[in-house]
Amino acid sequence: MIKNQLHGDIFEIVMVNPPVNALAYPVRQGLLQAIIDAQTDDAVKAIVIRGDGQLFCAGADITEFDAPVVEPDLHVVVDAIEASAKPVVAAIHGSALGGGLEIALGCHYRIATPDAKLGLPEVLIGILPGAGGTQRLPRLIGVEAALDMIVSGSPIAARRAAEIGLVDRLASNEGSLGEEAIAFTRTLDAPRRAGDLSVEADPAVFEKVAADNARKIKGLDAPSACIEAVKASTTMSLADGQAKERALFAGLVSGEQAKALRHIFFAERSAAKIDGLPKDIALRPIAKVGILGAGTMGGGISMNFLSAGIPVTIVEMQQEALDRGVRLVRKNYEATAAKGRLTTDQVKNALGLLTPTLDFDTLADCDLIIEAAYENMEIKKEIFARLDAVAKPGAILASNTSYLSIDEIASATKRPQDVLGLHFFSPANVMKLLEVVRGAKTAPDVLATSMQLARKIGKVPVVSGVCYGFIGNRMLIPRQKNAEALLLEGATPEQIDRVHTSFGMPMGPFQMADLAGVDIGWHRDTDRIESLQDALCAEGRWGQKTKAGFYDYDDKRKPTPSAAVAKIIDDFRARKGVTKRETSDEEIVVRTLYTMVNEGALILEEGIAQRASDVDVVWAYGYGWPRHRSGPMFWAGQVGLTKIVADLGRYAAQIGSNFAVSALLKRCAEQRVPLDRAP
Ligand code: 3H9
Repeated sequence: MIKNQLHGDIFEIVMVNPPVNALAYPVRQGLLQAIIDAQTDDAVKAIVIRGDGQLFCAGADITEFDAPVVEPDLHVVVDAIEASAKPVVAAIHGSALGGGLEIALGCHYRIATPDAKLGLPEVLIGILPGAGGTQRLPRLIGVEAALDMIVSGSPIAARRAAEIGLVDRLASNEGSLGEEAIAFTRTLDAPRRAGDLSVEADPAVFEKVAADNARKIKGLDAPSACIEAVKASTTMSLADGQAKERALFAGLVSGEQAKALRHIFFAERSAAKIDGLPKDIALRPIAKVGILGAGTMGGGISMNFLSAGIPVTIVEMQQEALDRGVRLVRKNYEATAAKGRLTTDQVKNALGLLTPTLDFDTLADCDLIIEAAYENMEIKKEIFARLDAVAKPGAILASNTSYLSIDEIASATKRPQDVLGLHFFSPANVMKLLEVVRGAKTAPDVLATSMQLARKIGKVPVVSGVCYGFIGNRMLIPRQKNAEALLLEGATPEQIDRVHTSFGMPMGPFQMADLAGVDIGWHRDTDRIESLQDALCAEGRWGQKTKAGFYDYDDKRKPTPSAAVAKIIDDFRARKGVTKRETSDEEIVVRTLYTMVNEGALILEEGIAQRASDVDVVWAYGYGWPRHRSGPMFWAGQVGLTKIVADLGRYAAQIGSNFAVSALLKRCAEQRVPLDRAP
């Protein structure tokens, strides 16, 4: 776990704990011992600490947070490093994150490769830097820069770190870092401790950072604790500030939010793993991608590949549609460049990789072809039959369908083993989730290649089996059905949406319907009023695009509750003979959130999702489920499965005549085991 080596009079301590050198107990213990030993070894003039493998260190071992700390605690190790009578230098490559950066802050000097990343991302997992980071970083680089890093959790590049005094020297490259670090260390005579510095700040700075981040940090415990801890660095001694930091850390780490955030951290990583697939499976090479359809979806999907340097051929049937699609891609790139997130060269390079064409046959040399046409089975089958005739052998044929059966689509080809679903979420160039839909005949290497490619283009992939709506959209169905029924029974769109937004969702079911288009799936017959959706659509209330949906919209798309909608609901209620009644927020939670949990459990039961945490990842990355509540399945455990089953039973009559509580959910509740360990 620790490798020590003497280079002349310089003692090198190397952290070795693949894959990320997390500071598990043996690493902490080894580091502490090595520092102690070096103090009394006359052959040692100074010390270098570095990490083995890809990076310096990713911080504390997050898997240890559910158990009591095994001493030495990390702050003891960092304090010992800082107290060293001999100079200590951190030699940083890859990343120095969290506790890893705190180790580096305990060191007296820091040398880093120019592209190394330094950060304190603890806030993203619901905690704060608990090994002196909130006390030493502001002392070293000032309160504002430190708050920036600690409250956002975003790492900075070593070049920037050198500008603000976090890094003392930039190494030429990774290969020479070891030697350069030793040479640099040899020039140092005495320790220089961040903890000895003092720092001041106008108290208004702390209020400003809270106000500036108000929207992002609303409802979260960790960011305000981070601010409070950094404030302590300006008013307290190092020792007192660290005691305060530790107390805040202890309060957060065992809390519900931190547990939920840790769960989603690991859930995201396990979602990438496919049960039953050999790890070393040979992948198909993907050098060129074809996209069928240059609409908003097709264009957005193309951008993912273009940005990753993969050439894309985009095919449309009409020149005008093709031009419109390409214009939209260009406009999106230019908007990103205008925000400073891409250089003009990067935009040029990405657009240079795009080949727009009306010629279907040019798809022949593509390794992966993604169909992004209308959501209509007949059209899709026709397209796949054509693709079968054109695509080269071994090409992966994917559909971006959001609901339809991949098996039926695959049956239109003579190579169902090469077919799968790649369900991107809108806007496809922004949303992180990718549902990778495995058909009954999809070949293992097709699945594995798609999962790896998804990561390459920056997506969070989750495997889903075939069912109507896959994991995410299928869970929307009971939510929407109940939300609309609740309107008839007496709730308002505002009340239902408010319950969802106060829960932490970015928008409620009706705000979402207005954004997506109330007319999606509408039969377009204004005389046929069989649902509230029909009633709204018949009056041209198609959502934001017509400035009227479940809400009225002004020119800036700001919603206001609509008297016209209230009347439509009243009329429809009268036609259906439903009596209006009071509906409580609690009933809304049961009928629109617990029913989703139930659907998630059915999805697990049917083997559509591999694991409960995959369902959480879908909702966290595809629908804005609040991360500090992890996802519906984890949240259900926090609420209590017994309560959920009981409440679903209590409202069963209102939820609907054919509603049934999932057997798996009931079993877990009875046996008191979480959904991810379902018996
Ligand atoms: C902290 O430091 C608290 C202190 O302030 C105070 C303490 C008192 N622990 O992401 P990857 C695993 S809190 C345990 O796929 P990449 C990960 O689960 C910590 N495990 O690789 C995965 O396992 P598996 C603050 C960890 O190259 C494997 O390593 N630090 C940890 O895409 C590979 O990970 C952070 O929050 C960990 N700390 O990205 C940084 N980190 O193979 C968290 C990773 O079984 N880490 N694993 O699925 C990261 O952001 C990314 O992992 C990193 C590498 C950027 C480092």
